[in-house]
Parts: sequence; structure tokens; C-alpha cells
Amino acid sequence: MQRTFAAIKPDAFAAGYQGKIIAAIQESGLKIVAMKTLHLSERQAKGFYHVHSERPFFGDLVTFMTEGPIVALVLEGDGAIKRWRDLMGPTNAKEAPKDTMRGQFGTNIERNATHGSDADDTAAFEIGYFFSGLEIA
Ligand code: FUP
Repeated sequence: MQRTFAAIKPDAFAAGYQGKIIAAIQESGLKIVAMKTLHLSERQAKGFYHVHSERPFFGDLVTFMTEGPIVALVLEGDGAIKRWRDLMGPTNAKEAPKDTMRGQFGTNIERNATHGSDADDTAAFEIGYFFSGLEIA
């Protein structure tokens, strides 16, 4: 069994797509083992995206991720990291197929509705950033 970190970003949250995204996760067979709503501070968003701190889009990304609440989740299942990334679609929502989360609920490369860990090490960091062991079923 593998775990991954998923987030419903402020654009999808504000538009009320939480339910549809959570339903798609469950219909895919991935199990939700932790979930909470929170509104990131600037410091918290910078810490989450620290690997991108030198990239030109970092400031705008932090502003976007702090503009409203998000849903943070831990998903579990065989191959969960790749399965959730496949369900999300590519980073740029404009290029994402319409049967993916980003294709349905995202707008562009920044406002792309959802996040998913891209590897085992980032999943471990991101799960631990948002949840304590006691909060994961
Ligand atoms: P992903 O793993 O698909 O979330 O994509 P990346 O790790 O490459 O990028 C992380 C986030 O940075 C993306 F979700 C959106 C944002 N981003 C931009 O805003 N502009 C870019 O040019 C690239 C990424």
C-alpha cells in the first residue's frame, strides 16, 4: 500500500468543487485516510512549496495558495501516487483532458484545482507537513 498527499486548491474550493473531486477520488478506488480544511498562511504556503522557491512563478503561486481555504487529504492504495496524478491530469489545466480533475476544474498552469505528490519522498514530506500520525486513519 502506498500513500500520497492530495490537495483541493483555493480555486476549486471557492467554486464548490470539493464534493465532485472527493467523489472522483473515491470512485477511483483510492481510500481517503485523512482529510481537513485549512487556510494556509504565507509562511505555510512557502514551506509547502519550498522546492520551487527559486522559480519565477513562486510569488504568484504562494499568493494563489493563500487566497482561500484548501482541502488537504491523504490517499491510500496500490500505486496511489501515480493513480492520483493520472486522475489529476497534467500541470497545465489548459492542456488537461476533460476527464481529469485539472481538465474539468482548473483554469491554467497556476490555477489548476488540485495538487498531488510526485514521488515517495515528496509524499512523505507533504503528508507530514499537513498531518500528524494521529490524524491518519
Ligand atoms: P505539479 O507536480 O503538476 O503540481 O507541477 P509542478 O511541481 O511542476 O508545479 C507546482 C505548482 O506550481 C503547479 F501546480 C502550479 C505551479 N506552476 C506555476 O504556477 N507556473 C509554472 O510555470 C509551473 C508551475
